[in-house]
Formats: sequence, C-alpha cells, structure tokens
Amino acid sequence: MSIEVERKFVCNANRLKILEEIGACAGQFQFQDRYFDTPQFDLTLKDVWLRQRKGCWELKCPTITDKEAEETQGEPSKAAMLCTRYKEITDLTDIRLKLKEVLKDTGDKFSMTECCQTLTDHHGLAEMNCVSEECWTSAMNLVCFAEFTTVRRTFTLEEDGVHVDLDETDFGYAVGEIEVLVSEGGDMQAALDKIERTAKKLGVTGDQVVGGKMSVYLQRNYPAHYARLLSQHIL
Ligand code: V4E
Repeated sequence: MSIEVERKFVCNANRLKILEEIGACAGQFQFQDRYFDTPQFDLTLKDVWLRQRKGCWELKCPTITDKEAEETQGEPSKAAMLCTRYKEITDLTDIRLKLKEVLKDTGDKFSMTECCQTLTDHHGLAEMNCVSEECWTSAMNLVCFAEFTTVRRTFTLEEDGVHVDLDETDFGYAVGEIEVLVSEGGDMQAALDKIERTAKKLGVTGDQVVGGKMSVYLQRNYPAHYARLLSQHIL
C-alpha cells in the first residue's frame, strides 16, 4: 500500500510555462468522481474519503493521527505542513474492512457480513465485487453525496517519481497538485524534499495551503459540513 504525498497549488500562465519546460505532458484525460458517506458524514468527519473513480473504489485515510505524529516526530516542518499525506486503499475487500472499522462506533447498524456472505454464496467473490455495489453501500448506510467530472493534464518531471496534475472541474474550479508516492515505511522526508524543490522551480512559494477539488465542492454545496470540517481541522 502506498502513501500519496501531495501539495496543491494555483496554476497561473507563468507556472504552466515552466511546467511545460521542465516536464513532459503524459496526457490529458477525463474522469468522474462519486464520493460516498453516511447521511451524518461519519467518514469525512474522521478524514476518511470514499470515492468511485472510473468505476473503481478508492479509499483515502490519514496515515497517522496528529497526536501520533507529534509524539513520534515533534512539530511538523513547514514543508510537511503544506503537504497532505494519505494512504490510498484500492482493494475492495480491504476497503470494506477499513470502513467497518471506521464506522463501528457510529451507531449505524449494518449487516454487511450477512449481505456479502449471501452474495458470495450465490455469485462467487469476483462477481460480488461487480454486482453488489448497491448492496454493500446501502448495508453500510453509505450514499453518494458528491459527483463531479475532472479534466486532468498529467506531467512527469525529471525529478524521480514526481508528477504534476493540472485539474479542471465541471464546477469551475482549477487546481494543480505536485505528487510523490511513498511506499509504506519509505523515505517520507525525501518525498517532501522533492515536492519542495518542484514547488520552488514552479515559483510556488508562500505558506498558504490551497484547497483541493473536494474541499471547494463542499464549501459550495455543503457549507455547514465544510465549516464543521474546518473547525475540526480536517480541512
Ligand atoms: C484527502 C481529502 C479528500 C479526498 C480527495 O483528495 P484529493 O487529494 O483532493 O483528491 P484529488 O482527486 O485531487 O487527487 P488524486 O487522488 O487524484 O491524486 S477531500 C479532503 N481531503 C483532505 C485534504 C486536506 N485536508 N487538505 C488538502 C489541501 N487537501 C485535501
């Protein structure tokens, strides 16, 4: 399982020009994201983000809690504060196990085990993954609360393992992100350094954290929930 380390930035004409000079455009493509949560937002209030992208399930979870980070590493550096780190789980069985763990104290009574067992008996596991979306999401009381489409241009850079995405959403928000993947137990500091160097090359300076697509979507469509996420320092 890998950890995605990312820094978002606003891409202006000057930064785009530099990016085209120092990176190679690896293509442009379009995808739709559908985000799911319980009606009480039990997942996102724990900083857990479940989505379907291009028909595949993905779960982003915090790597460690803020308290653990403080205990193990002291105060985070400025470079670390400007980046996000999330574990990304893409295996559906692992996703459901994690969701079960995250939702266990929420009071929602779900019967995923029985539901999935019945489907496994009737259809086999592989087929269950395709057939039973409605079943397992509704058994866990998960509903789609956000849906948007993104056009993405991806650039690979000379700096090993760094890539930059430029995203434009169908709700009119554009954002860039510098991303490095770190394998679990891998060198996090090296990833932060690579991101910092790339940001400098692009002229991305300053201490301001730039909002991601989903943050801006929530701000516009679910202002009360957005305010709650801000007040709990999740966004
Ligand atoms: C992790 C997270 C959210 C889920 C979406 O994550 P994000 O990295 O914004 O997705 P995307 O599509 O831009 O990147 P990809 O996965 O394709 O590389 S929504 C909010 N968060 C947390 C979060 C945060 N606390 N701060 C910032 C700046 N971004 C995200």
